[in-house]
Amino acid sequence: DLWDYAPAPESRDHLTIKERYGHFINGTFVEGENHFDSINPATEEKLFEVAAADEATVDTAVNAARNAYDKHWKTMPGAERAKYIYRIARMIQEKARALAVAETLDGGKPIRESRDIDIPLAAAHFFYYAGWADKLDYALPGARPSSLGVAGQIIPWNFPLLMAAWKIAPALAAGNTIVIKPAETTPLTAMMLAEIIQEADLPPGVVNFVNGAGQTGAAIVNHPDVDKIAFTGSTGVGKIIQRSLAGSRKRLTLELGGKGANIIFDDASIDQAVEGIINGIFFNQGHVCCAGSRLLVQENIADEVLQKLRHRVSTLIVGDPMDKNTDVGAINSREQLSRIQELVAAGEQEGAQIFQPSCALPEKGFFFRPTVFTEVTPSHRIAREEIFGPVLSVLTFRTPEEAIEKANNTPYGLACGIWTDKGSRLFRVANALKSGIVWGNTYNRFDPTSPFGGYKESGFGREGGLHGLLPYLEVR
Ligand code: TXE
Repeated sequence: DLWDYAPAPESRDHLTIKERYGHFINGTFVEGENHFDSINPATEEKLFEVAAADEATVDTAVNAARNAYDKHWKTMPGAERAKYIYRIARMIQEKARALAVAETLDGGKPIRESRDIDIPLAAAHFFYYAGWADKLDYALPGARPSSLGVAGQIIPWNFPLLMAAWKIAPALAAGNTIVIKPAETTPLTAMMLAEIIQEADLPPGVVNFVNGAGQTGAAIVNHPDVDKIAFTGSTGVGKIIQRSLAGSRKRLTLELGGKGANIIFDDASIDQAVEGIINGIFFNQGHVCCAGSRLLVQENIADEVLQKLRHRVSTLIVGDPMDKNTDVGAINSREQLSRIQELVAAGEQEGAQIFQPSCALPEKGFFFRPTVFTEVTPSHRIAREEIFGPVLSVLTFRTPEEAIEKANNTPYGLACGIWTDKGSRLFRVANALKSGIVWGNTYNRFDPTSPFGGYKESGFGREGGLHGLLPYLEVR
């Protein structure tokens, strides 16, 4: 409700899926090359075909962004840029229902989540950053910021429209032009955003969308005329990008994987904490970089927490993402399903105890039962590696020091949650965690005003808030 600025006029809110998508370059939709099928992960049916841009197409898009930067965007007053960004925000709201349906068909997430979280938050990011565009010149004490130029942006499949908003809104507010690549399994809402950008009448070339997989991403990263790369995705690809930019003038921000810990102390409200654990790991099928994929529970309450947790997991409705009652939708792709299955098998082989509810799964589509592992030790793969699925690994602790040590015992450092009734403990533990985000008595709360990003191998740079603008600015 917080972001519900305007009701959606029904007439503008219907979904049309084209048979084929190419790219959006220099203000127009262009035919693509090397098409492949995009499927609905809940039914395995083909939804449309989408192109994979080669180096020449990426080059055309970068040139369009460069021209738009030099001719229009670089010198346009912030107040003018703000008008365009506000317009995009309002149009996302007007098309909210169609966008939500598209997001769910293309990616498999429950419609309730697309409708209540992904799409309203995407609009909120544009609203928020529109507000910065005309204030930047005087916002930083003693310094005058300027834009960087052309930003190359590569995004993942877990929050397709929201990740596009996180990337595009601050870059535009700061005065940059853009070449963005959606993830290969979820380009649909990005193409709808391109339609919105066209309708909002942005100068041609200010935002360009090129579709494709890793090779297209690499072509953006390595293009000599791109000034900044912003990447969200796996830590492995983040490292490849970082290596390939070593020594280059390009600015880089990386938002990578995580192995978040939800820490439950014995003075916490247990029922509330159990809801937080459920939301932390089963929201969006666990395809969340900041997921609370490890549960650290104080030993003396472990039995009670686990009993309530198993009961709650058994009530989750797994299945058709288009059904408003569904809690856990489809796994985004066959590849991701195999990755989850492999890690779950490793957990069983290494001796952890598996719990899964006996719910029936749809016959077609990529589905996985919500899973809780107990008797997990810190050396198990399921305690160390990002699973990126609906799988929780439970460990116990006795003292706050042990909780901190275990929570920090990971190469990642993106998000943690702390559940306690004691304010002093909350702040002391939060300060000791090597984690870019720490939630207190809540989990997975997102807001465009607050910075989001990782410590350690979870990346560097922040998105959201004033901090999310800084990677798109040079400060003079
Ligand atoms: O990610 P990739 P994948 C993690 C999660 C998941 C694993 C693999 O653990 O199981 O990564 O997912 C583009 N140069 N996360 O394989 O490959 C790619 O086309 C430039 C966490 O899907 O990193 C897509 O647009 N770009 C994460 C984007 O990178 C390249 C979200 C992400 O894909 C590229 C997603 C290359 N060489 C997965 N190779 C998070 N932080 O939320 C691929 N891409």
